Amino acid sequence: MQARDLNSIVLKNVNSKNYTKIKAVYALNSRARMKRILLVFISALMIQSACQEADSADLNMVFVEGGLFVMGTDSLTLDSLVDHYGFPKAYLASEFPPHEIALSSFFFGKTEVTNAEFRKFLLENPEWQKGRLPDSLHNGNYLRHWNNNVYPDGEDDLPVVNVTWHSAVAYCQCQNKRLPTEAEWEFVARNQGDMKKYPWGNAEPDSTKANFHGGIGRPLPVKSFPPNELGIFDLAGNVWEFTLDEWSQDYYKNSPPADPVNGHKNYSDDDLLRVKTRRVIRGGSWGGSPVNLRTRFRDSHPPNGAGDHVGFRCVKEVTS
Ligand SMILES: [Ca+2]
Repeated sequence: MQARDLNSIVLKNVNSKNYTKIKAVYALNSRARMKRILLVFISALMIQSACQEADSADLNMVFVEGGLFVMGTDSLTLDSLVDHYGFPKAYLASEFPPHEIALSSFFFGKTEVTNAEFRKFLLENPEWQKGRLPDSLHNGNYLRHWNNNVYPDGEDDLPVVNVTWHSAVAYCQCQNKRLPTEAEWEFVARNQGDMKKYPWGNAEPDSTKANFHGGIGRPLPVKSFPPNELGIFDLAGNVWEFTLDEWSQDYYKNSPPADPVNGHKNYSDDDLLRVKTRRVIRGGSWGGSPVNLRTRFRDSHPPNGAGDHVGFRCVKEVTS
């Protein structure tokens, strides 16, 4: 981009507060230093502008009133689930013990983030484009089916997959949002904490309720199935969803009683890129078993593990 174009962007974004900063920059005697500082300032304005534009996508979010609920599963229920699904109890043991927590209100994404939405983010934040991530931040499958910044024809509304946890966090934070905490995800999947087994109720999954193992064998466009009672789509199946939380088998034994998250809610760039530990994923996928679709089921995934069965959605905090 030519310097003249950058100047026009500065003028377009100037408000009274920014004008003071620009005036201060011009007061510097060193021309070279002035140019360097101005470019940094311009870059910051450009990033801020791109992210604030993306913030208007809040029409795709549902307000969820917080409250108390009992997260997790008791031992007797775990025994019955073992009988029902035929998995060893160890497979479900991380859901124990049930524990009461309080959640603040928040906004929750109606859908998994789509290819079209993620492409817009990439164009505005080129450091996350395919081919630009350091090898340490992906497993070789980052945006595997994309041709540079272009996803396959006709896949605008498919959930973005083959993304990393780091890129998912960056996408959400760019819009002043964040990934859901594990607790928020379960609260929403259970229609604000009810006892239903799946987001739609207790009936076992079938081809009318969710995209899971035995279906068509790939992700489907978001909103292909009815939403839950809160108006939120594809919580069970289609693609697994990254949450903020670091995976811990025993986290429920020490979970704090209010707004729990195993880790941070927001990350600086440096802190984000240092995350190496597995993250909690929720909801099952197009390749997952019915047990994975349960509202309480927990699983984990490496943060750099771009895969064709894992995507994400965002949460926005309520500010006063
Ligand atoms: Ca899902």
